[in-house]
Amino acid sequence: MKTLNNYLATDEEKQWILSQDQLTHLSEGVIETLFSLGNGTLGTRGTSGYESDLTQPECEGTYINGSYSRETIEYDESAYGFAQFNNKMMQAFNTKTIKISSENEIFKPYNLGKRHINLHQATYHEVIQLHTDSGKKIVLHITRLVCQHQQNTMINHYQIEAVNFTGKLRITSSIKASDSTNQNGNDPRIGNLSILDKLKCVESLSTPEYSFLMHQLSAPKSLMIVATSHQFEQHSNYMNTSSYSKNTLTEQFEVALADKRVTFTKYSLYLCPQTLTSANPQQHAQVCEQALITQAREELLCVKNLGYQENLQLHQQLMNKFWQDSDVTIEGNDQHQLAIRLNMLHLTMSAGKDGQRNIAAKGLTGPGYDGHYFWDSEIYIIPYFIYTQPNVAKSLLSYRFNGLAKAKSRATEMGHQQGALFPWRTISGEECSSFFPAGTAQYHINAAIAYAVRQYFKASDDWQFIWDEGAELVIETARLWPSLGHFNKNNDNQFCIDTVTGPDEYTALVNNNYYTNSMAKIHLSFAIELIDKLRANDESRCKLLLTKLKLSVEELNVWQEIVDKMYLPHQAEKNISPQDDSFLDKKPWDFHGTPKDKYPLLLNFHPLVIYRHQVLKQADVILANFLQDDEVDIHLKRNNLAFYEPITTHDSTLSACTHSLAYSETGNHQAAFDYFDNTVLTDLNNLHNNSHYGVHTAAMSGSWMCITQGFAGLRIRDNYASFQPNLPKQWQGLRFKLKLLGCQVQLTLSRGQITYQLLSGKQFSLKHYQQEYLLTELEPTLQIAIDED
Ligand code: IFM
Repeated sequence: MKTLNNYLATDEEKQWILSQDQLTHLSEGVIETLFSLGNGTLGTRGTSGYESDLTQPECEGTYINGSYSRETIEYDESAYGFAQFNNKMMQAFNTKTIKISSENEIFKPYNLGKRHINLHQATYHEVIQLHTDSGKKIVLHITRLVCQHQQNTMINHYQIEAVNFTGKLRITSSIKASDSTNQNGNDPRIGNLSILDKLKCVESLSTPEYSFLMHQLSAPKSLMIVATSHQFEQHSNYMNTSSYSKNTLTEQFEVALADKRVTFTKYSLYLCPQTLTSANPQQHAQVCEQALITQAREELLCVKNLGYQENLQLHQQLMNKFWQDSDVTIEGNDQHQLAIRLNMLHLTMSAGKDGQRNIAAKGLTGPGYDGHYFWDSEIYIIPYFIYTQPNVAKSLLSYRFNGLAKAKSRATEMGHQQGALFPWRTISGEECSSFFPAGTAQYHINAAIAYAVRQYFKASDDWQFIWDEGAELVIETARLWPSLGHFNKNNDNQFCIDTVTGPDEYTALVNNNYYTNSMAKIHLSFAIELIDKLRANDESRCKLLLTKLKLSVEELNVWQEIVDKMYLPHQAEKNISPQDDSFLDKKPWDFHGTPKDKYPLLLNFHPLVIYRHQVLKQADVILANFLQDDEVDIHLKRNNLAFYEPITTHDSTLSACTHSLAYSETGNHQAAFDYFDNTVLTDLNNLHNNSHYGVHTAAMSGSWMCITQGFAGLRIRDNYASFQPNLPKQWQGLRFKLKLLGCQVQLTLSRGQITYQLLSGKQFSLKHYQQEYLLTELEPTLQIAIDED
């Protein structure tokens, strides 16, 4: 086994290592973001494990996904139905740092050495050279993992080598509150997770066996416990000098250097049970303090008893499996290779996997957007999981299912007699958007959820999920549309939806947003089709379900009428789709007169100024056209791209990937590649200048979509997949795997050739351009020459 002391990466290994040396163009805050680790439940920023003035983090943070603090939103001018409470992702205590001293002299860094993360292993590594004023020198190696095999646990492993002395070392180790989000008052995207004033310490303990801090959170009333335990390889003495003050528990250990070394591991366990989004709040009744302490101790000591190496192995086994199933290899551009792996890793490290938590727009890597979940999950992120880790896709959808009760009461509050209205941004399931024009007004979130169910079902054929949760989710969300819109006598009795905001947040509160209307139409026709399928699959069960949901034939007929009469704006002269009823009448934005430093516009112009102009923050009609798939004529798609692309600022990171997908679909491969480049490097190159407060998970997943659904042209059809591969001319090769229709297939593209290979499953039907093929266990491989122009 390689230890860090003798770690010399091979060329193959280097492709998996993201080191500080490669990131000299980035600030410390961005590096901390990129070096974050997580497992979907727990996440921590890649900040130093040694406490000193020189290693002060720019933004400290350890987060518990799904747990949150609930705070009243203060409005000076409120109105009926405004969101009343914000949710803030739980920022837990920092257990990563230690300090070392010898004979009362503190070691201070004189060379910060190197930090890196190993993408394959999902581990963080740091080497620091330290010395005392009197000249004693040590080298400290830190390895950190947020365990994939134990959702509540982080492990920090420390190796100390004495360079020029021997004797004893004193290790000071802490559990410490972190409260360090630098707020920029003007930027709504930077969250602030500091909740120290909401936490009251109810108990603390420090023993040689383990220690903890337990806090009570005022709202929602709940407990959070952070427990640690140390394991020394050499004999150590626990010093009876531990102290608790100002939300910091400090412990000291004295240990003799043996063969000039001290090695130890610190196990940290985080628990914060809350009501979460469960349909059955009884299940999550407040856990009593004693029970929580017992649970924390047991879980912590169980992990500790396995020891560091065993834990590392269990963690690596899961990471190996993840990469075996999901890796994308790119030949011809090392930066793209590294970036796509970084993106995929952060997605898997951030996504909740138990139906109780989702994936935040910033993952588990920073305070941005207060850790909220948006439609990003369904339109941009779930596609990646559907084809690589379908169970995760399912659990993200289950999270929404578990939020149905709250979504239904929100619909009632918003004046709808029936159905569910999902919140624009949330953790607990309640609406947390305090700016309704670009928040609650984005009703399209309902369609996004149904669209994700549709894609998941098509790719997985998972009937159990559909019966248990999916159908209800699709039906309850569909029910909202009839009362949101109306058959408009002044518009040929077509179905119109007024006063909503589409994905483009530089245009708000408009009538007949093309995207919203198209997605509502897809949603309702899928709901009708799904009910037909359920009926065909099991008539009596379907009847029971429809009875339970009180869904009548009359209601279904209304849905069909809406589908038939949905108004989709169209401008015949130019053959384009207006973004909404008023968009084309607005004044064009003066792009030539807008200097570069005025972007993003949202930080430099009042929303009303922006809303009055023809300017887009992000893809709107273009996204609709991509999701509409082959229901829209390619000429209309091309015309829309030509019209909207020049007036889109891409101030949202959700935009570039959508344009790449649209250009791939319409055959402009160079533009598709350029927009891909812009997407895949969003965080690695800090392209939006805000990665210091968290990665952009939608863009990360978007970069995977650009490759698979863009360059390879993957589309899922009923019972087969279709591909229209086009290897970017800048690359020599591309390989990726997909899970779909009960199989796993691998696509290998090289110049002039594609190989489809069935890796598991009985048989797989595919269409390569217009030609149909079948991969079987007996003939699992298909090679096809591709004409290159
Ligand atoms: O959901 C997005 C939105 O579409 C644009 N602003 C940022 C949000 C979170 O990523």
